[in-house]
Amino acid sequence: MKFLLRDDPEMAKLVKQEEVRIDSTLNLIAAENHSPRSIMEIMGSIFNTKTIEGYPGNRHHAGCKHVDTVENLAIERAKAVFGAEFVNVQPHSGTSANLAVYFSVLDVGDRILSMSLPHGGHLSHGHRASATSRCFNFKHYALDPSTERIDYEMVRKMALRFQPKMIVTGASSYPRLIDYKKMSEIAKEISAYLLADIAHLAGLVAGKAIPSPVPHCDFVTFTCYKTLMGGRGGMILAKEEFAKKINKSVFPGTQGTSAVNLIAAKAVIMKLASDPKFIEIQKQTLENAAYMASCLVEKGYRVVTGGTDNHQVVVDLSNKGITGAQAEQCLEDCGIVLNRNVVPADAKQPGKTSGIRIGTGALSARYMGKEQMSTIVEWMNQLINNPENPEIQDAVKAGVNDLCTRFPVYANGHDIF
Ligand code: DSN
Repeated sequence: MKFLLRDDPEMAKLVKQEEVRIDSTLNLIAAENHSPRSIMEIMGSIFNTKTIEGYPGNRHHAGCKHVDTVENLAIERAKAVFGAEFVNVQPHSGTSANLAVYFSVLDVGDRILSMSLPHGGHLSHGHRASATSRCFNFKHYALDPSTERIDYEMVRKMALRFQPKMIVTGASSYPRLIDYKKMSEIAKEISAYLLADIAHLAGLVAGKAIPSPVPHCDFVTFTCYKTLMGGRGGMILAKEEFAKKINKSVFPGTQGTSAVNLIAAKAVIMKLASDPKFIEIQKQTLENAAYMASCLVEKGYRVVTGGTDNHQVVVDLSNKGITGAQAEQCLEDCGIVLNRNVVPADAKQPGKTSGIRIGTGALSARYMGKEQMSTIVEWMNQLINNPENPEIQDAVKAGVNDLCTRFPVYANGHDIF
């Protein structure tokens, strides 16, 4: 960072402070992960400077010899990792990827059926605060109130009544596997397109830790920095028949020039996805989440759906006399970083919430296992039950510090791979 130190010491200091924060705290945010150093290197590389429009072999600017190779590498590697017929690696984000899919085969005002945000869906699945809801006519399915899981028969009935042109499956906060085959049967019954948004799950799918939606869906979208451990940005996988429509919809339909440094990072993480360490981290992520859920249940917590099949555990704190926001704050004060989260049919506002969401991707990228999960749950339990006890806070802070030192992320030249 010597040039940054020269040009903007204030920013260089913030980079250093963030490095220290990352290494000295436990990251349980389900939408984050730690990336290998090579990802940071490629994102900060010379590819940052190139402007591209169009696709490899058909660009609007000269000088694309090397970036064409970069983009083709990202595409070919992603096809191999996910077994996809077609890949577009240009989306700036998951939301951009979803927008591009919607506009590829739908017209403004067309109907889309997706999961409601308070039940685990995503803003870009047609929430009223998202521009997607102003372009398309969304209807949302909720979870079965007794199981807190998707009720496929109810989704089918809604689909038959609403006759959407597209069904979106996938969530930001849903701790169970989705039956993509069932979703595809529903979509086929009404001749609707099926999009799976696997932003949270992409690493687990790439590492073959959970089943893939690719064989069952017309489109699959995701971001690259959650369980996938890559850089920023999104990707679209699709059946070959949609190749032209998707490419046109990404550029020039919904984006201008894309970010070559991010495309290059996508290529790097697609290479690393077949590394045994990556596969081990994904397996450990699943095991750690399941174990954390069982430890929480043992301590009397109500875990949404009673457990998890993926990297997320959603905990309802209604019986603990503390809101999700208060829990988030008291845990962060002691170095345990996670986010407040609504639980299905939450009576509290999204700013407060009744719950918290835990993700085990980043802990697993530090090679932590069951022993550490049980210790972390013990600390969380102590803090949630005693949010203002200075002795407990000091003891947890010391424990977190010790654990972080023993399981470094980047400290002292350490790397994940
Ligand atoms: N969708 C948001 C989340 O899951 O936290 C951000 O990626």
